[in-house]
Amino acid sequence: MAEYFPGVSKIEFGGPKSKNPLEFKHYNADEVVAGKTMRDHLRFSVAYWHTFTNPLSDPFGVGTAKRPWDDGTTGVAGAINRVRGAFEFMEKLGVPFYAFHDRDVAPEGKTLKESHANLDAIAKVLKEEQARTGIKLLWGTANLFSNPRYMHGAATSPNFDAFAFAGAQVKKALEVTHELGGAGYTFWGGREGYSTLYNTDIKREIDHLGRFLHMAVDYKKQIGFQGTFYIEPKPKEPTKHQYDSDAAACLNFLRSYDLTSHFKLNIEANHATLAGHEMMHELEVAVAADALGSIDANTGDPMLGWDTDQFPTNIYLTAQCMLVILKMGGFSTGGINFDAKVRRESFEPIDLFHAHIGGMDAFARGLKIAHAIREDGRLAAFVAERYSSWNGDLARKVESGKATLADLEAYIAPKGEAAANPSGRQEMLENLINEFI
Ligand code: XUL
Ligand code: CO
Repeated sequence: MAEYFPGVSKIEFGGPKSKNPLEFKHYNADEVVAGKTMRDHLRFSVAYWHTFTNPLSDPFGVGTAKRPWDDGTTGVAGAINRVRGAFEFMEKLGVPFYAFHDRDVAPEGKTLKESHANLDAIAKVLKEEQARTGIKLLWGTANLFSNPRYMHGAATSPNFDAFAFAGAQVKKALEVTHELGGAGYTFWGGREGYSTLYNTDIKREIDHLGRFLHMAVDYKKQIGFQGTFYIEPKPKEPTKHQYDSDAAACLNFLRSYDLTSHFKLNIEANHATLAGHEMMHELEVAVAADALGSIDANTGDPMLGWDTDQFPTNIYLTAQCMLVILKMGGFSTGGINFDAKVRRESFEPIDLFHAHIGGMDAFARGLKIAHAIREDGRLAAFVAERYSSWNGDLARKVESGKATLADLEAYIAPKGEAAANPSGRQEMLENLINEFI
């Protein structure tokens, strides 16, 4: 078999003092932190679409990416070469998972039938490579946004045939994900939103999305797929307004359509930013609803303001993510999927290694920092103390739904005024976090 990255051997842990760009400085897969190996805490995944399929084009220019398997072979044969290259890359990097859309791994055919056959042919090779390397599928998904048939949306399209095509595509993608032992399946509503309200019936579109997801749940049961279903929030791009705009909107949608027990959220860092939230906010909102499933790890550029999908290198971001994930008790089926791409100028194969090594190191540091903050205990103690007035009898009655407004009046009236408020100590807490960074 051809070797596509001949100059690169397995990426090893070199330690914080290493100056080798092809060594991990912080990610040490077997190192145990808080009772678990880093590998099991972080459950890293490579995004097939960005790392292996994306040509690195932008609206102003063609793709620049040089990919070693790309010798001009097209169709299924070209896609098979890419699978081999992808698994060589992931094996050398040492990641346990990957994620894909149907159309990233296999080319779309002229008909649905042909597309299904192409996907089947590639799934066979994916299965073979998974068995050879032990690398697993974190989640699969269907691309319901690139083909022009989905210009008005897929599950929310006014064109019923587009809706039907999307259903058939999801059915197949679910079968393939199941066949490959996927730990999950993600629904990101690519064009499920609108560009103008003048031509849009919001109520009907959202109802259709609810029906669509119920049909997916039914089919999941029918084929016995045990993986987790995720919804991935994003507020805009490509549409002006996406229905799954943020974690709160997704949770509200899931509750309205009686889908909460069937879905968790896959929270993406740069989507949070685009929604005007911090990633930590989105994660906390999801955890509060017992709905945090997985993470798409990336970052945006505040100077640019669109979905730049850059690799995460900011230690505050990764430490905040890991604080929430450790608090939740860790991932079950989810993981940290690098939904990130190298810059158009970083077109060489070796850049793919640098990018992933950097992201993995940033999260490894985030994990260690978050664990140290939790061990130290001052942050959690401060929060517990801040709410300590809720430990009294009446407050407990309120929390358990057993108190009335009259009870509140009877309690507070004799006091005449509420107890004085303590300081929120934001600056002190920010300094505390900096002790660990
Ligand atoms: C788009 C995005 C997608 C989903 C999968 O912004 O994040 O790649 O993660 O469809
Ligand atoms: Co994503």
